Amino acid sequence: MSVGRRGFLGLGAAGAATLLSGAPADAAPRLGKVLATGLEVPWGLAFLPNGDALVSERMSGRVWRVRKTGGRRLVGNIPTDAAGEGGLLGLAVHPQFARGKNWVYAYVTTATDNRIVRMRFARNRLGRRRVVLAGIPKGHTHNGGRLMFGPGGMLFASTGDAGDTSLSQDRSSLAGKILRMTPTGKVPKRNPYGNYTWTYGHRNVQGLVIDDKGRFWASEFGQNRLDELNRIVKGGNYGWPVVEGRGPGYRDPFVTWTTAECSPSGIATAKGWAYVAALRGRSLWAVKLNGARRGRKVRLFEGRLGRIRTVERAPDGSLWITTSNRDGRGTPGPHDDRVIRVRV
Ligand SMILES: [Ca+2]
Repeated sequence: MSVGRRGFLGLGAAGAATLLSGAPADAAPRLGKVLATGLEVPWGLAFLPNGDALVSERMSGRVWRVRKTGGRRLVGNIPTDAAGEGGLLGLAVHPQFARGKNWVYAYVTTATDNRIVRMRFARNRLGRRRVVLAGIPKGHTHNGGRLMFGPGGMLFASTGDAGDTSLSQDRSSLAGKILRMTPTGKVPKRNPYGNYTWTYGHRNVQGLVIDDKGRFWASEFGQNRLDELNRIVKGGNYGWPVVEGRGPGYRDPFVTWTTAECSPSGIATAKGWAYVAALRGRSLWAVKLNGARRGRKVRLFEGRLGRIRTVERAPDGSLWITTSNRDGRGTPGPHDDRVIRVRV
């Protein structure tokens, strides 16, 4: 997810200059090539060093390699228990994949828990699964599921409250958290509470990204009032279940939406904007992260693609998005579900 991020600092600076010149950045993102069609509820998307991506299907457990020029091939199948919102969720590729660490990570719901596993990926096949972290509470809903490697080589995972709101404020529970671990699943030295917890007080986080300035952002589903985009600070308490949106004593969101206009899953950043995949909102939201009008929200592609689950920045600087119209809550079109490139 963050693979190749350092390579785009130059592009980020160019983007900032464009914004300062007054260019209508909200008009700039445009739909590009449809890279894959006929998928069934794609969820995780992680780039390989050559710019192709691995894409997971939540319910089937299949993993596809989607080529940067378009087209897909099956590379593996991860057994999963896909009841409710669970299943094969996030993917991540080890940041040193090209230097012998050819590991692919997956967040998967089993009959008993949510867990993070990793597999070698060679000759277009995923190898044997090894457990990185097991025992993340599972629920019919609120399973979290996003994975991301940070710039320091640590793995972050977002979890949900698994339907038990008492777990989010319990810093010793793996539920309702953003977790930080080593690539082999150990507790890193500088975690704030001596366990896997990086931040807590979350309801259901499905979007993680670190921007070109090194700031950590996460999206979060609200219950029935407000969805959130949060700036993530080590050790922070983000309020759930005491507050939804803003509230005294907790870290306030950077921006909020009503749950009808957003329901945010994946997020990515490019050129000073965050891009948020909206399920119920059937849009890609852009949120300005810098400058005088920071926090400004622009709604893109409203209703044109249906539900959008995931957005990730590719090594070439474009965004790849996935639709989620076959998940029982959408209206499938003839080409669903799809992976589509967005030019920014
Ligand atoms: Ca909150």
